[in-house]
Amino acid sequence: MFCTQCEQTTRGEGCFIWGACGKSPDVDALQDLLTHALRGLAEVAVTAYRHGVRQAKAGHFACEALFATLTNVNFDEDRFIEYIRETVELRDSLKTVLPADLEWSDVAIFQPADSLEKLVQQGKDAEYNFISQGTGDVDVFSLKLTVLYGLKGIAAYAHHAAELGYHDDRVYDFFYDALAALGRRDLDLNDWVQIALKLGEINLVAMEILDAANTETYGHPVPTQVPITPRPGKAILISGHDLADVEALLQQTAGKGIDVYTHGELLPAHGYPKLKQKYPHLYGHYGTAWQNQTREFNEFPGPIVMTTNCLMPPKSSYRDRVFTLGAVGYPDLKHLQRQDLTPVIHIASAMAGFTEKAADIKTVTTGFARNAVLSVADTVIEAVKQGKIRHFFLVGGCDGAKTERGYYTEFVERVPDDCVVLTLACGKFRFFDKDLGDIGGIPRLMDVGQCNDAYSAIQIALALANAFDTDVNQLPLSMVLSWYEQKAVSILLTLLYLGIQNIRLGPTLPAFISPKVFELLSQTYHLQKITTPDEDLAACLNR
Ligand code: SF4
Ligand code: SF3
Repeated sequence: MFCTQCEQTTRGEGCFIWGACGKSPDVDALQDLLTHALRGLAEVAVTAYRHGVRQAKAGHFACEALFATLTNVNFDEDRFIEYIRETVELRDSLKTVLPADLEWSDVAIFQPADSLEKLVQQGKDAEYNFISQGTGDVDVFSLKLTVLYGLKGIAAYAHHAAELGYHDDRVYDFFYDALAALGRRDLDLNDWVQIALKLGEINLVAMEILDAANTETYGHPVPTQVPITPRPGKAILISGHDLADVEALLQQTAGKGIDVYTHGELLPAHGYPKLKQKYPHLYGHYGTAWQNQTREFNEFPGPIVMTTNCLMPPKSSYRDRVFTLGAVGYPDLKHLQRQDLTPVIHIASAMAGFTEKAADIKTVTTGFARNAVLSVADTVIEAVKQGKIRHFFLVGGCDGAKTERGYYTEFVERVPDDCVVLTLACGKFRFFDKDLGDIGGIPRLMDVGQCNDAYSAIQIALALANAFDTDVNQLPLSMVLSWYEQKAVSILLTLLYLGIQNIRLGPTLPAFISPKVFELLSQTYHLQKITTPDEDLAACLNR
């Protein structure tokens, strides 16, 4: 196997024998075969849209299928076989509306074998061919991997938006163009740099559509206090990113005396008025980031619903009460459709739930998305002008298991009192319950939301730049980001597309970025690896 797509890749080089995430070589081969099949669908879809034929259904399916290959989403061989067969069926049905005499490359005429063993071999061959295409130029291969992994990020966001009925041809057209381009041998380093930056531009569109989908469906997030201390009662835990799944669970548990707790990246769900206000049994948040789930799921006294990444291989002590939805899968875990969550409700009703009443209820606050922050923009701008707020830090991104990630906790702890920290995504769980106080009514720690709410953070930065009649790079704002999986790759490319300089990235640099490509990025964008909290803080404040 060959997989380098996430930050925990073995020895920082690549997973070649077994995935550090728990992914088996067979699943890896099936994921590669699915990517191969999707490249074939993409080739036909590109030809189709040039003939004026577009199918949003195919675009939505392709995004869900590629999303399934993202780190910690799906480990289930059978589900990948289904995705591969459906991809080929969709590809061939699209061909029927095109002229019959068109010529297709290997990926567009590929037929899946009839047994698991042969499919795995097909996947290994597909992976070998893809890698051997890259042996000629390590830097081009590095950028091809960057584009492939960034496309997985776009796929995730476009899929969430599509689940709420929001689509955009610009996203699907680029998605297909870039997937189809992965097989081309005539593109040089500069071409791939341009494709990677275009990916950043289109990921911004995908996040914008998702922002519209979430805010038009559930209202703009408002600052909301969320209990992190459970209350007595039966309980269901829901994790991942998908708000449509949260809504479905809330609808189906309404009036049943069951509290719904969010986990991981679903904490920001509490900020959406049409979820929190409509369904008061969306009670609290339980646990922290994904890498702590084996302990937290084990201790949670109810069933657990996984809507997206990050799923870890479940322990036997709780695996019979974990359910998967959407693109998520794991062998022997029950996979449900959101329309019928009855098995989850049955388990919640049968279990005791939380039984102890805590003396103190601790809370955290979420919901500082663009609308909430910009509604107090005048106060913020005045505080900056008066020198009360010296600097803003965006400390966000993914969390993970490595001890080096303690950097982000220390960084936030050392941020001076006259500075504000904006945060987003699951990296915040390293400091989300700290009380940093406020500056003249502006909280010093503001949770903008999930990783896709990077869109909101960008809008806040652009609005501040506009108010100060400058550009984002001239603002007293520094970005200190942590990455783990492929959505972070697409967001980083968006920030580079926007020309944002001096981003600090950690805890380690991606294995798939070659030294020359990193040098190019550091020369052009001053992208840099994190050092120590003190050194980086001083550099940010003195620039
Ligand atoms: Fe390794 Fe990450 Fe790939 Fe899993 S997703 S196999 S940990 S590089
Ligand atoms: Fe987290 Fe997996 Fe990336 Fe959405 S849940 S940010 S790591």
